[in-house]
Amino acid sequence: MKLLITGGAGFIGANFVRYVYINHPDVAITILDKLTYAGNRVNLTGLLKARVRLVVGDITDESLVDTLMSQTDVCVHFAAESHNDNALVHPKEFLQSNVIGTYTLLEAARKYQVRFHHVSTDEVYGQLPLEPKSAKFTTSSRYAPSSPYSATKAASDMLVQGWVRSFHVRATISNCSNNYGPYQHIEKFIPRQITNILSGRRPKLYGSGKNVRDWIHVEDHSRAIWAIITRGHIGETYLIGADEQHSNLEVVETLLQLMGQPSDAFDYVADRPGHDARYAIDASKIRRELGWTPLHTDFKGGLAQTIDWYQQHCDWWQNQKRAVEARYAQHDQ
Ligand code: NAD
Ligand code: TDX
Repeated sequence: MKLLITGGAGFIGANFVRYVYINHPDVAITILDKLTYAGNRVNLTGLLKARVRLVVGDITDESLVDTLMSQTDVCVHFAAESHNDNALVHPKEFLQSNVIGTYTLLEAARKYQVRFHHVSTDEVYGQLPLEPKSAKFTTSSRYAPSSPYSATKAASDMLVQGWVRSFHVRATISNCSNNYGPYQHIEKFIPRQITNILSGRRPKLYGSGKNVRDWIHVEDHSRAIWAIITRGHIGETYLIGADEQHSNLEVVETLLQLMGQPSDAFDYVADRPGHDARYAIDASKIRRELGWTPLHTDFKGGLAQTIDWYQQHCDWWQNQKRAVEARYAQHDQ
């Protein structure tokens, strides 16, 4: 199989490349990545060998995308601007990469009849109330994005649906919950708090800290995507989640405890505008139809492993820490 992976130098993309490289030696991988602030060649260390090549370029570049798609059997599309806080400041880049980029890929997939998998987020469904926790997003939930980022992801999902229906592109979509694990950019919640503690800063909780996210280890997300591209049904949407709902406050307290700090050694900071209260995924369809199940079922253990990873890879994040925190400080966060 010749696999084209967009955004393969980012957090989830690089973990997926590593997963495929290790588990499926018969697959030849081409990564298309612009290497934005969030993409890093170092995330692919040890992988850029005969079976994996990195093409540095933009998914909105029609001629480059045309050339690469003509050499592809299956395209897994991760590339996107991915951070909500950035979208509140610079939304245009999100429209360009997430919407025009997905359109550009779909047109090329259509031309060369490439099997296409679109990686999306649970945020397209908007927010759930904090209670009852049993209420979850399902594949019949209504699209109701509440932020500039999630609006662009919702738009890209709908483009995929339109290209399946009208042009018979062989595509699938997955909407996954919040990922954690190695190589996640330190602007994101869990790595920001871990690297705050490691660098003598206090963790920062937005608003009340009561907002709930449903966490999944990035390796389980990779395994789910592999199941979809090999066994999924064309035109279908799969929701991916590991049933790990935790408030942000609980997560910060657990990180502090695991890192030997008092459980109240954090600051409350300005809330995110439009901050979604809760996300939660009902993953019964992918469990039932594709036999997928998460293997990382010990969230606290997963956090401990993630702390170890950031501790052992200080040189991967240290140079960016000051600039990331300076940006947050401009918004009292
Ligand atoms: P990330 O920001 O860590 O990585 C994004 C990658 O895409 C980077 O390597 C970047 O250089 C590349 N990229 C961005 N714009 C590009 C462009 N125009 N052309 C080529 N490359 C470009 O993001 P992530 O957290 O790994 O998320 C990957 C995908 O998964 C995104 O589509 C995101 O919406 C989705 N997703 C993320 C999560 C999560 O918890 N992080 C959950 C569900 C879905
Ligand atoms: O310093 C912080 N303090 C804080 O309380 C940061 C950075 C975040 N938060 C809160 C906001 C959210 O409730 O933590 C929660 C998680 O925040 P993010 O890591 O920014 O993730 P989120 O906005 O939930 O979106 C993530 O999951 C869905 C990814 O970034 C998206 O790409 C994905 O689509």
